[in-house]
Amino acid sequence: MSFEFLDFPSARDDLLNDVLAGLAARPKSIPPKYFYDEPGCRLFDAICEQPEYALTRTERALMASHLPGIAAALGKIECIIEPGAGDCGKARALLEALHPAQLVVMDIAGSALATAAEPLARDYPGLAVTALGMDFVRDLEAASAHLKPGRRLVYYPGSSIGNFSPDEAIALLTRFRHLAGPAGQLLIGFDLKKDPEQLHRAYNDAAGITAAFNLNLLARLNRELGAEFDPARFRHYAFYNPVAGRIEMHLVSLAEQTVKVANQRFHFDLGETLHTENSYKFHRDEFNAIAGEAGWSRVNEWEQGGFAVQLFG
Ligand code: AVJ
Repeated sequence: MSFEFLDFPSARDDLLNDVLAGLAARPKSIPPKYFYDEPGCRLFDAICEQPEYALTRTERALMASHLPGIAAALGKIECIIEPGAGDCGKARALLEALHPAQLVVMDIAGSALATAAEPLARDYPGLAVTALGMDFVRDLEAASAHLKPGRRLVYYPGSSIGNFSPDEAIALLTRFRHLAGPAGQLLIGFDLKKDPEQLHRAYNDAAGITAAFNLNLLARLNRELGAEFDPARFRHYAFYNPVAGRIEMHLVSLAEQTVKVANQRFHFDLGETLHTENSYKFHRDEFNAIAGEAGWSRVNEWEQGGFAVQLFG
């Protein structure tokens, strides 16, 4: 069995600087990658089980029903690279069909990633598993030192690309193309534009799990930065912005208040928001154009239940 885990400390170092910069900006914002501390990862898994949040289930069903066709379109792959692999559940489904020699998974939640990735090396003899605990937006290129020779596939499922603005998405997909190298491919899953009411429900589940996920960010800042947020004085607020084509998540201040973070004071007006996430939704051709700007050409696409998977070469 072949398993290696490398931890890049970058994500931890950036938290304080990113939070101070985000709170000083107007509108106030914090990057969504900071949702994923240990309780945040658990809450995200719970979101995926909510009846209103169909995204994860739909993609899993799409991949299961189209796997033979997807595998045929991909051809022989030596190395699968998955940025933001989380619990590695999606990679597992691909391994069954593609039998690559290497799987490289990256995630900002490094220790959870290592725990999830190691069993893959045991379950697939002959597969080399490399787990990189990193903020891949920052450190992606460092992965190339760990890649074995052969044809590469970058797998980016789960509509994670929706967290990036179109310009950021083009920049990231360009870097994926360089990492994939000659004859490299990109298999990417994203949520399609649909009835705003349906999107609204997906980010405002009745059980309040998405609200807890959003508010957990404040608990994290209190714990890790000694910040003094009172979570009871903020409310989860998520809505679909049809002009920008994205779900926006915010934490709205329920009072005029001043919050201390690392010996700095930040003022919130009543009703002022801290913007915590964008989740872009795309038309199929809209996404194709973004990938095209990044130098990718569409090879094939699959669609099911308001979700799309596209293959680029
Ligand atoms: C992991 C970024 C795809 O945007 O739907 C779920 C995160 N945020 N509910 C998404 C999320 C609120 C999710 N992504």
